[in-house]
Parts: sequence; structure tokens; C-alpha cells
Amino acid sequence: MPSIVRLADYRPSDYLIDRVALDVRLHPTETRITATLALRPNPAGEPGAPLILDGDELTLLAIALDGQPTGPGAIEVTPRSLTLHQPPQRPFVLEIATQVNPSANTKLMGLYRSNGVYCTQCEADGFRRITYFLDRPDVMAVYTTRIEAERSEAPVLLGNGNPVEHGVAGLTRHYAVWHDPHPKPAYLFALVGGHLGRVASRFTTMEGRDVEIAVYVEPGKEDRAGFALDAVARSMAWDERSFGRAYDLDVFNVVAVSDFNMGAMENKGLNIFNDKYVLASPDTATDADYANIEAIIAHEYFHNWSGNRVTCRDWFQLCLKEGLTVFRDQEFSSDERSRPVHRIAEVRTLRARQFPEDAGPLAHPVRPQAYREINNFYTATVYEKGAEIVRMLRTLLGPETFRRGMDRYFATCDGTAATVEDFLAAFAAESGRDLTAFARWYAQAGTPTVSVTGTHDPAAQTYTLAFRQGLPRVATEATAGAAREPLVIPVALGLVAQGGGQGGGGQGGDGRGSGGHVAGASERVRDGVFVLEAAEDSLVFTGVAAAPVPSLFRGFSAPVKVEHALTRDERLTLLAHDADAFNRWQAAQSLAMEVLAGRARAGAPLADEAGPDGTALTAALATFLDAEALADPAFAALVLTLPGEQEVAQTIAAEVDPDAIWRARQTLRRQLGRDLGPRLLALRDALAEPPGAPFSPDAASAGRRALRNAALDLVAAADPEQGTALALTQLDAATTMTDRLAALASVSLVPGAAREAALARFAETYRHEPLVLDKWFALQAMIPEAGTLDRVRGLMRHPAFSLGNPNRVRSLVASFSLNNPTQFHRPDGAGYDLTAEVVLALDGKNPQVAARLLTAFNTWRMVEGGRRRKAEEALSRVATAPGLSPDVSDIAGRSLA
Ligand code: 0A1
Ligand code: ZN
Repeated sequence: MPSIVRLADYRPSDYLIDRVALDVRLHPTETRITATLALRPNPAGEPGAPLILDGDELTLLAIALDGQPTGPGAIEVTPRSLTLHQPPQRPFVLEIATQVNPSANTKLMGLYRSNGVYCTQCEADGFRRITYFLDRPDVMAVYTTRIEAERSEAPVLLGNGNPVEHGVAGLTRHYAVWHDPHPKPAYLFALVGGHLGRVASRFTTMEGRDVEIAVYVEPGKEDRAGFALDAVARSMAWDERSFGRAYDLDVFNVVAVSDFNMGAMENKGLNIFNDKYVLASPDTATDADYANIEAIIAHEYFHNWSGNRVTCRDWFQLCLKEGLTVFRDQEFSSDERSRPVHRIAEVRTLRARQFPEDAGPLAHPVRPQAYREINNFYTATVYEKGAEIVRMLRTLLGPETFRRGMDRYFATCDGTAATVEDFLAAFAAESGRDLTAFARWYAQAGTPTVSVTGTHDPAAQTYTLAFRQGLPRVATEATAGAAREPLVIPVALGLVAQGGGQGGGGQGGDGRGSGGHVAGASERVRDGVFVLEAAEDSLVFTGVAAAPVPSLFRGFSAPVKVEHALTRDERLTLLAHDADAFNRWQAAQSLAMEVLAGRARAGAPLADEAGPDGTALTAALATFLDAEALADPAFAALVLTLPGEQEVAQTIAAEVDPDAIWRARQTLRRQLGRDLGPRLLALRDALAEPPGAPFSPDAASAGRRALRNAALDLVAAADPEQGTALALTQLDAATTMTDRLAALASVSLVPGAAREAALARFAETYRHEPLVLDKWFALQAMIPEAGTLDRVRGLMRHPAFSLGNPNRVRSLVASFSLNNPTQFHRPDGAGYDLTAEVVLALDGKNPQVAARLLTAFNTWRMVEGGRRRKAEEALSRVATAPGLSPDVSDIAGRSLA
């Protein structure tokens, strides 16, 4: 077991590094790096302490102190560290030469090669795989990097900051020098060398700086880089408009590589991306791909301020940059697309990924108290729940004060390695509020529950909402020592008149339509928000003549589970009449969830009808579609999409039978498809693309495609024969990857020769397109049939599959383990066995990707007994395997604890 690092043990570094000069001689197997480090004792550190530099899989070639070789016994070197026993207690220079083998680097951390391109990944602790260093984010230095390579092998040489010089080096080699004037931690270092195609544009910042933006991709794929290039410019403009943040270098480079552990990386001035999040053409990318590219380009760009200019003191503060930057990219996407539609997408992700994490053995606070392997903390909790905390802060303070708080944070913390306390202090100072209680959101793990009951008193004409908050107990290493105290929960709310009409909420009516007015008012509701701070509280509205329907947590104003017993009719009222689009969608989801959880709990068989609640839902959806589908197809598509199997499992929470959930969902899909069939087919026709219409990835066009394909999905669920016929026609006629893939997905759910032929044809068409074949792998891995396990094993031998490429592993194996609940949780345990087998096979190559795959077992304790025992066996097999990486051993250990 790797040792534990605790937040409580933080100490400043004993030494600081002010300047770093790197000379990197690229070579496929013997790359040499000479680092010249300008060091000095840290006044805040311990005088006379030894200097202990981090290292990992390094070969030391030479070392000199102030230009002299170090004397015998002065240093001690291990593969993991270099210690200088008696460093000078004044500024001094260390020159260190190391050698690494980029071609043998399968962990994709440090310097490695992807399809022949040299690239680096240094977050969180990869820089120590390049040279010995104080590899911690509170050691910030100014870097100058000289990169030298064979011109034939690496005609393009890129580094952080601005280019300062380039030239020839001997007969066949050349070099480039890059200088980054902004002090930064080592995790933001990057370099790239290789054969790369380029597209470029220019952007003039509000400060008048003329910036060259370039996107580098595999040669020949330049025509797929335009959307990403444009997204960079839009991100730059948006950050100026929304946060007053301008770019601060003369160039901004984005490089796409095909082997990458995560989505992308915000290295200063040189973002490196998984090519999945850069390359897009109508023929190869879906609308979801376009939306992801735009969001991730924005995310990495926004890090330039939230992460780079202001960085993190230590890795416990990861949410300081990640939660904030996710919030910023979500706001960007909401502004560029449809705000309510985007909000629903955000909440779906949160519920599908973060809620289960918070409810399982890997639960941790947004700011963990302890970790064994930091790479396992790039989680939905740190990212997505972290973003929700920032959003709540804005809701509590109001947009203007929030913006002033952000300005103050950037101004006071610029150039520093900051903490969550520094962040909150800026808002406390700007608002004059005490944020001590609010800060508990960072320290307490688990998803809070808020129970609400409403009581109407006709005589007094009052309506009372009683709130009670609770937090599940979470006892893990990562949560150690945190108290359980009430949270500060913003509840955005309003009252809607029964059967329609306007509601109140303290500000007067804000319901949809122009019906009767509910005059309900409460002084404790400001700008439509009530703040729940105590464990229990109640809110009284006066002047309420008739019992209203409360619309609570509008826009999902807090990341909580709401327990609020509404009748079916009350939910139907919200679906039809709420002013808040999110809560209209939520009403449909809640109605569906009652049907799904009810049937699944009862173990109900597959049927054509889901009972009276199902019938009420389809009737309400019919009315909704007739009135609104054409006006907002993207929203309609979301309203038609039932809660996912994992969300139903979370609602049931104990002794879960994934097959029963699947049957319940299939039953309701069938009923929706049958009851709404003629409407859905009419919508498909009405929304059909006129022949020859040019492709646009914009939100409105994507929304039309989404509704057409949601309609196809439901029609096919009710009538597989008709569905397959429609899907095969769509497959032939499709002009976008979105439509083609939706059709193939529909066909893939119906066993038989048509499916196999369609899959084979698709694979043949895209045999030279790895990113498209990833979709083909994923789709097959998610087929909810017993034969899928063997299909996945077979596909693992497909020539396009490789355990060495993270995108392939995620598409095929992680899609099976994380997104195919009935097959991962096969009663015979074979799904668990396959997952465990791949985790172990992968661990020696790429521990980060192996560890992430192992998180598929996160929900093992909530499945029914037979499966639970099999899951535990498989997990234990992983946990006890010899020679595990820290990454996998950490996840296995915590999952079983
Ligand atoms: N900071 C990046 C995420 C990231 C983290 C670790 C990595 O190592 C393989 C790569 C990327 C982000 O938030 O986008
Ligand atoms: Zn990030």
C-alpha cells in the first residue's frame, strides 16, 4: 500500500526554484535532458534542511553544483529521489543531466511518444519523470526550454510561452527555444516535437495584444481542426466579456495526440489534447462530439487564469482550479448554446457520475483530507460537485457580487499558489458575509438529502414549507476528521397554481402562461431564493388562497437529493406550467422514475404497458409534444429521455437487480413508443433536414437531430421491426455521424442478420478512422444481451483494438463495465471477471487507465446478494494480485474497505 499524504501535514518547501533552463535532446529511446535550476532556501522553510528532489524512472547522467562536480557523499540518488545533503544557504545553481526512454513510456506520464509524436504530460506528478525536481505546485519558476531533434523526425518543436529562437544544429538536427515569462509549477510544463499539420488564426485581446492561435493535428487532418480553432477564439472573447480575463502570451497552441490518459491538459500556452476532443467533421463527429470539443477547448483555455495564473498550493486544492474551471466552461456552453438544455445535461452528468461516487466506497469531500494516489482524485466530485459549489456561491451572493469576488480573487492571488480559503476570502471580503458555514461544502462528503413538506392553511391563507436536511455518514480515509454539520443550501423556488396559472415566490408571479395569480410571498425569499442553513427550518408564505404546487430547487440550485412527496397531478402541473424549464423536465423525470423504481423493486416482468402512472405520463407527454416539440426540439428530446438505468439503481439503492431495472425501462419505452408513435413519426418528418441542406453543428440543428433520433429510439422500442426498417433507411441516407450512429444504435438493439450486416458495413466504411471505430466498439459493448461478453472478448482481438491506447480501452472495455449495467452485473459474475482481468492486464502498462476502469465496481455493495458476492470475489482477486500499481491498489483497497 502506498503511503498516505494528509492535508493537515502541509509544509512549505524548504527550497524554491526561481528559474529553470532546460535543454532537451529528443531521441526515440535515449532522450537527454539537462536542467539548470536556480535555487534558493525558502525563508518559510527549515534552514539547513537537505534538498530532496523528486524523480521517477530516471537515469542520472551528471550533476554539478555552481558549476563544480559534487563531492563524494554530497548527494544520494535513487530512482525516486535525488538528495543534496548540505545545500548552500544562499542562492545556488544545480545542473542535472538525465536520460529517459520516451518510446518505452506506456504510462503516458512524463515524456512519451504518441504515433511517433513526442509529447509530455506532467500533471499531477509527471515532471519528475523528465528531470529531478521539486515537483509540487507551490514551487513556481520561470522556464526557458531549448528543444533539439532530428529535423526529419520532428520538424515541429513547441514549448511553453513564446518562441524566441530557432535554427540548425549540425547537419540533420534543428532546435527551437521557448520562453515562458509567467512563473509556473512544473505540472504545467510541456513540449511537443513531431510531424504535425497546422491551422491558425489571430485574436486581438482587449488589452491590444495580437495573439496567434494554432491547432496542430496529424498531417492530413487539418480540415478537421477548424471547429476547435474557432472555439479557442470564442473562448478568448467570452472570458474577456464574462470575467474580464485576457490572454497573456503572443501565441496559444493546441496539439492533438492520439494517446492520452484524460481529455486534455492546460499546459501554459501549449494545451495538449486527446485528439477525440479536437478533430471534428460532419462525417466523423457527432453533435455530442462537437459540444464536447467546444467545452473542453474552453475548459483548458479558461485554466489560463483559473489554474495557471492562480494555481494550487497543493493537490488537496485541486477543486480550486477544476471546480472553478468546470463552472466557467459550463457557463460558456450555456451562453453559446441553450441555457436550460445545458443545465439539464450538467445535472444528468452529475447524477450519473457524481452521485454514485458520493454514495459508494470511493466517496470523498470536494477537498479530500488525505490521499494515497493523487491521480485517483481527478473525479466527478472534485470537478462536477466542485463546480456546483461555485454556482451556489453565485446564487447566494448574486451575480454582481460574485463577479466582484472573482475579480478580487484573480487580483489578490495572481502569480501565487492558492487555497480554497483564499478563494472564499475574496468573496467574504467583497460581500461582507461570513462564509465559514458555506465552506463545509468542501469538507463534507456525501450527497445531502433535503426533505420538504408543504401545508396549506385555507383559513389563514398561508402556505408553509417545512425543510429538513440530512447528510449520509461517509467514513473513509479521504474524509477523516471532518465534522457533520448543516450545510448552507440555496433553494431557488416558486409557487405554481394547481392546474396552471402563475405562481409566487416572494417576487410576485413568475409562472408560465397568464392564468390566476398566487399572491404568495415570504420575506425570507430573496430573488426567488430561500437559504436553508439549519438542520430544520420552515418558510411561511402569506396571502395564499388556494393550495399551490411548490416548484423547488429551480435550475437545480443545489447538488442535493430532494424528498418531496408530490401527487401525480401536482407533477403534471409542474410539467405543464412551471416557469422553470429545468423543473418541467424534472417533473417528467420524477413521474418516470416512480414508474421505473416501482416496477424494478417489484421485479415486474417485461410488459407492453407500465400501469396507470405510465399511461398518465404518456398522455402528458402527448400534450407537451403537440404544444412545444417543434418550438424547442432539444428540450423536447430531453423530456422524452427516461432516467438511465444507473439513476434508477441509485434510487433503489439496496439489493438492486439490474435486469429488473432494464425490464422496467424497456416496458416504459415500449409504452411511450406505442402511445406516442404517430406523433413521433410526424415529428421525425417535420424535422427532417431538407435535401442538400448544409451541415451546421449549432445547438438548434443539433436539437432537431436529437429529437428525431429520440423519436426513432422510442418507435423502435415499441415496434422493433418498424424501427429497424426506419433505422436502415436512415443509415443509408444519413449525411451526419449523429444520424448514422443513432440509426446504428437502434439497429444494434435487435438481434439478427440485419444488425450484423449493418455493423460490418460501418466497420468497413470507417476502417481507417480510429475515432469512429471507437463509437463502433462502444455501441457493441453496450448491447444489453448475454452475447455481449463474448462479443467484447472477440473485439479485444480486433486489429483496431489496443490495450495501449486509452481511447480504445475506454470505448470497448469501459463502455461495457461502466455503461452496460445488465451485462457488467451478469448473475454469473462473468462481467466482473472480464473487467478484473483487463484491469490486471493493463496495470503494468498504464496504471491510471487501469485504476479508472476498476471504479466500475463502485456500486458493488448495492447489488443483490448473489452478484454482490461475485463482485467482491473479483475485486479481491485484483486487490491481492502481486505487484499492483499504487493507482490500482488504492482503488481496490478503498472499494473493499
Ligand atoms: N487538468 C486537466 C486534467 C488532467 C489531469 C491529469 C492528466 O494526466 C494524465 C491529464 C489531464 C484538466 O482538467 O483538463
Ligand atoms: Zn481542468
